[in-house]
Amino acid sequence: MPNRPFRFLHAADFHLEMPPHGLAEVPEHLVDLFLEAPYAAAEQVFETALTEDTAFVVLSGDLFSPQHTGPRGPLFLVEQFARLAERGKHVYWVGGRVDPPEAWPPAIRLPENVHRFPVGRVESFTAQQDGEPLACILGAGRDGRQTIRAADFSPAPGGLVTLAAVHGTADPAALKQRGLHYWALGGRHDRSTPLGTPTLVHWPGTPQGRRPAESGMHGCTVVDVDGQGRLRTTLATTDVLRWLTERLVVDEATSREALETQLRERMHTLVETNPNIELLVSWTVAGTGPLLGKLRRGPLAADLLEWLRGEYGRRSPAAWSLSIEAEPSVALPLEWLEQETIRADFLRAIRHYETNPQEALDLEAYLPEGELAEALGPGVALTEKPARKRLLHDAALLGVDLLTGEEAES
Ligand SMILES: [Mn+2]
Repeated sequence: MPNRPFRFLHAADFHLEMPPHGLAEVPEHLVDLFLEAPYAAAEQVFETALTEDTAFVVLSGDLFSPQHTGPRGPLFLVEQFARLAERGKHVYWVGGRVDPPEAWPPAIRLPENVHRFPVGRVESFTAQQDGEPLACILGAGRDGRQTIRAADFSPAPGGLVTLAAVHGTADPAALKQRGLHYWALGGRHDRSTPLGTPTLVHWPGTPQGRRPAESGMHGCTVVDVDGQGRLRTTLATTDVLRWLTERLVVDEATSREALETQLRERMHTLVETNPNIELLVSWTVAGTGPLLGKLRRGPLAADLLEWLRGEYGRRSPAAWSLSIEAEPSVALPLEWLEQETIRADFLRAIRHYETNPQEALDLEAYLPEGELAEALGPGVALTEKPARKRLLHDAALLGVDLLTGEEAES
């Protein structure tokens, strides 16, 4: 059945209660931005619904935890919902982990354009435009379990475009079988589309990345539905600060100046491709050569970080470097074990302890009392296999850095 083409907006996981985190310290000039980021990004979601003139909005849970935001959370949402109401736009909001309908403070009235779904059972609404049905929207608030019960959802009769709003995880194949047009999911902070056609399964992710691991662009999704019920998703970015993880490669011949040039060039590219937004960059340096050892120990990493922050970190918008670290080496060249060098003697000794686990390491004799226990962590003994393996591996890397460095410099 041909239907009227339309467009809607899908967003989830605002988590208004949760500012970005995962930093040892937030630089002074970015503190306000950090605190405001969840609200600023969520406001951009509603702004997008208005500027893109979407017919309605589907919100797939975890918008806020009322006991953590205090009244600011619900008051903010009411204000945003009212902006949509003025333009005749409806909101379909399904509860997630932290925002079931009963968590909404009873003293604050939810505007009438907002439709909520019950917990644990499917309810259906029909979105309309000019008195004509556009889509059937099914939803069930999340109950105790995380897995979505796909079998509870069935397409509307007569071929009307059918969407399901749910918060949780599911096997995409199980969702596909149900024959709906679109699964508007929540509960993942990174954007993902495991199935595209004929059933679109989509998590829009959180509108604002919260920590270094939530890197890259974040936003909400504008979904266009054509006359044949085919869907197309478009990312609308809403984040106000963006985490990035960048990897550079050096070799034996790379000088400090050459590394600085690489950092500068990459930074210019980042600023160019992410305009008008604050950036938080974690740098990893991989490859081979003496620079890696110097990055692991000594002042080089701190020096470079200070230089990067001075050059790029205090502009507006800022590109703030969080850290610069050498990537841990994975394997050492086997021929190093066979050379007539101090490094080879050292590596052969390590290898001996690796292949003879019954031989005690007896490190206590070389260390102040209690230091070894502290280094290993609470309750871990060096007689345990993983602890011993990790320690020997770290010792090999440390030895290689120190001994190789000396040879190269002499
Ligand atoms: Mn979440």
